[in-house]
Amino acid sequence: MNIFVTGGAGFIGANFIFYMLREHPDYRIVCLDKLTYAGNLSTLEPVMQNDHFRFEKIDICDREAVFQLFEEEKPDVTVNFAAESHVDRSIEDPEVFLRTNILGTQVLMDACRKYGIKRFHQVSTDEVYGDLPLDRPDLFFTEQTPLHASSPYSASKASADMIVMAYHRTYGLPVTVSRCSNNYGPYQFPEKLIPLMIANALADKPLPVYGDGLNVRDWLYVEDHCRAIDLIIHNGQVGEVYNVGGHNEMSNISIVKLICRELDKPESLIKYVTDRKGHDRRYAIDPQKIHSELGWLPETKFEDGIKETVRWYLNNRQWWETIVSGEYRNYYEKMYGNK
Ligand code: NAD
Ligand code: TDX
Repeated sequence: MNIFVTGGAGFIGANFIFYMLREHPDYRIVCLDKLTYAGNLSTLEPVMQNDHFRFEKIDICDREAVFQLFEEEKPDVTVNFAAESHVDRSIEDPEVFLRTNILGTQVLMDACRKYGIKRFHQVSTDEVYGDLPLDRPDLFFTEQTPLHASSPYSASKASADMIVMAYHRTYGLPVTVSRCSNNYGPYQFPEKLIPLMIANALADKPLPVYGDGLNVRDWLYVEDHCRAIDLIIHNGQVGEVYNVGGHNEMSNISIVKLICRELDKPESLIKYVTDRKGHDRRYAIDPQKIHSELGWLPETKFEDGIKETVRWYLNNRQWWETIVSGEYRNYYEKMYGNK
């Protein structure tokens, strides 16, 4: 089996590559990644010499380059992780989100149509459903929940999902879509909540909590997400959407306080700052379908996963310190300087 993994130099894609090479050592994995600010080739260092792995620096919007690689490799499966993924950046500058997340997905599917594919899997997000109110803990996102995206990021992902389903209905492309909740774990770029708070706490810098800190996210350890995708590409039904989440809802402020405790840092570092524009209040996934159809359940408890994650950031300082001391510093100043 030859699997194309787009966006594999990013957080979840890289974890997926490690997972697949470990679980399916006979598979060939080809990673296509543009290496944007969020892509880090050093993450893939441990597999670069693996005979079953190939890396190509390619923009998924570059039709010619994508088609050429499909021509050469004739993949059986394509798993599309490549995306602009940070909500705050999409609020500052939506254009690249529309280009990569929508048009890039279309280019990949056109290549799949031309060269034939057993499965095109779109890695999507629970954010396409919009948000849920805090005072209705009985409500969850199911696969039937209407799309109701809030940010340019989530709207671009929702658009891509609709185009993926349209390619299935119109051209018979064998697609699946997964919509996962917030991931955490090793190699997450330090602009996202958990690694940002770990990095700032270790430097005794303020911990910027948006609004009242009571927004809720449903956290899932990245490896559980990888296993869900592995199950879907092998056993999931073509034309279906699968929600992936762990029933692990937590408010942002409780996560930040937990990180303070894990690192033995004072809560006085916490600083409430201006809220994110259009900030979604609560995400919560109903994972019943993937559980009953594919037997998937999350395996990592949050208490264990967060400890493991904090330990990883402590043991891999060079990985993220290189990022926070580089070009990312300008972004941080721009986004948080006046908050
Ligand atoms: P990330 O930002 O860490 O990584 C994205 C990767 O895509 C980077 O390596 C980047 O270089 C690459 N990329 C960006 N534009 C590209 C282009 N035009 N061509 C080729 N490569 C390009 O993102 P992530 O957190 O690993 O998310 C991966 C996918 O999972 C995304 O599609 C995201 O929407 C989805 N998702 C993420 C989460 C989460 O909590 N992080 C949850 C649900 C779904
Ligand atoms: O400095 C911060 N302070 C803060 O309070 C940051 C960066 C975030 N937050 C809040 C905003 C959110 O309520 O923490 C929560 C999590 O924020 P992010 O880490 O930016 O994630 P989120 O916006 O929930 O989106 C993530 O999950 C779904 C991923 O970035 C998306 O790619 C994925 O689709």
